[in-house]
Amino acid sequence: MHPGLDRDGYLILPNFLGQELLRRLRSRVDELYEEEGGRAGSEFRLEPGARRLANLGDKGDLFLDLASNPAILHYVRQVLGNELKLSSLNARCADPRSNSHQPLHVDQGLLPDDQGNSVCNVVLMLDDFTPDNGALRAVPGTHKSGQNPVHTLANPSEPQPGEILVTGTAGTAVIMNAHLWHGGTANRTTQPRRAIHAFYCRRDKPQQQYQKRLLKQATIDRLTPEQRHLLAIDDPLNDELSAATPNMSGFLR
Ligand SMILES: O=C(O)CCC(=O)C(=O)O
Repeated sequence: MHPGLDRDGYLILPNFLGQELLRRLRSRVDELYEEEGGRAGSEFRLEPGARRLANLGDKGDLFLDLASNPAILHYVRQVLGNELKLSSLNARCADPRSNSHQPLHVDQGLLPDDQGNSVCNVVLMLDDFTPDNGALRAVPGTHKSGQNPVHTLANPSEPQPGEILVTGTAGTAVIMNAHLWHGGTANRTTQPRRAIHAFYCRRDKPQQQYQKRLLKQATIDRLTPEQRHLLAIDDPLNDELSAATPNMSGFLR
């Protein structure tokens, strides 16, 4: 395991997306926000102060190529081991001059279990993350605390001792053990702060969004064998786990 990722629970990879990919991702994300308007993110969840896009796997092959990027999967494996799958693929925009501040949370309220870590989020910055525009905050090391801040802290919205802001320039990738206490912050600027969340889980957990049900058949037909495996398209265990709860939309649960 990468020592920083193991110790802190996150790893910052500057300049991960080249300029051309960054340009294409931004342009498609903006196009989707425009097309979807007020229903943007509705297949997942609506969040005051932050617009989302959901089910990106169905909205451009560039998103699926990103989620199956070998360099990303290399780091995700360090958190989850080899038995991993894509859980959801969404975007989140901390809206200009908005209170997009989230309570500290662990994704889906999950704690590590006797098999270890079960969730890993990769945050891909489409804009610079700065102290003013809604950067991610996190409390390094808390992925090992075995505690859920929503239950443990008197007020998980308040700053905590040891808390840091994860800042970086557009194109940076953040590999985050999603058991780490973290949350988005308020965007006090006049510009949006856009990011893609490629979220992965262990294969024995349900997907946050049941890919096989959400993707159009034409999209499924275009997947490579590796992508079919990553999205658990032919996986009876995933069908059993995910069919019951096809959209686990709360970031706190
Ligand atoms: O976009 C971000 O800054 C992080 C958001 C987050 O942690 C979440 O939605 O669970």
